[in-house]
Amino acid sequence: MPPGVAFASGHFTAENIITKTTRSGDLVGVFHDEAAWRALPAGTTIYQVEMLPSPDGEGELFVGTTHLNPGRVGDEFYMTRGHFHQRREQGEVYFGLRGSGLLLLQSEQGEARFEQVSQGSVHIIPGNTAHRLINTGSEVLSALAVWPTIAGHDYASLAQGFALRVFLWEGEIQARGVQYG
Ligand code: PAN
Ligand code: ZN
Repeated sequence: MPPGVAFASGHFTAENIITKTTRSGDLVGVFHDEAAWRALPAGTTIYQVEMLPSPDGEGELFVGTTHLNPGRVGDEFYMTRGHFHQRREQGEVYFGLRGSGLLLLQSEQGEARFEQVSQGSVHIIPGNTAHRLINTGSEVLSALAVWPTIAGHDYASLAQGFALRVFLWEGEIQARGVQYG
């Protein structure tokens, strides 16, 4: 049997799945409201990534599903850390499996935009584009991703964060520009 995905849960049906958990305490400096972030138990799971085993090397692909929990740090929705690829020209495809949220995309020039993620949505992330998932819904947001094994992750270039943040404000989902300086 080849590996599969259970659509209802977004989980892989395969052996040898590798799972990585990212907890609140791992996301230093990621959320806007530092006091609210400190108030969360450091062991709170924000997201998990399940990966199928892949060979490494030029031309090979990783397949992984991110399960991003619903929740907020202060008024800001839970999100992934977000990254550029180390090999900047390498793109990626995301596919929405369950839940609802946003894919935040940002160019190297700092221009940011969103795509709506929902069950069945397909997102082609071009090269040279940073990406982050944001869960604006009330259930787990799961999205499957396929990317070249040679792409690598560059988190450091976004240490200052993305140009847009997403909050629940007076009962509405609101994106706000961020001033750095
Ligand atoms: C995804 C991400 C995953 C977790 O598999 O790695 O959603 O996000 P962070 O890596 O930003 O913590 C992907 O985009 N891989 O390239
Ligand atoms: Zn990526």
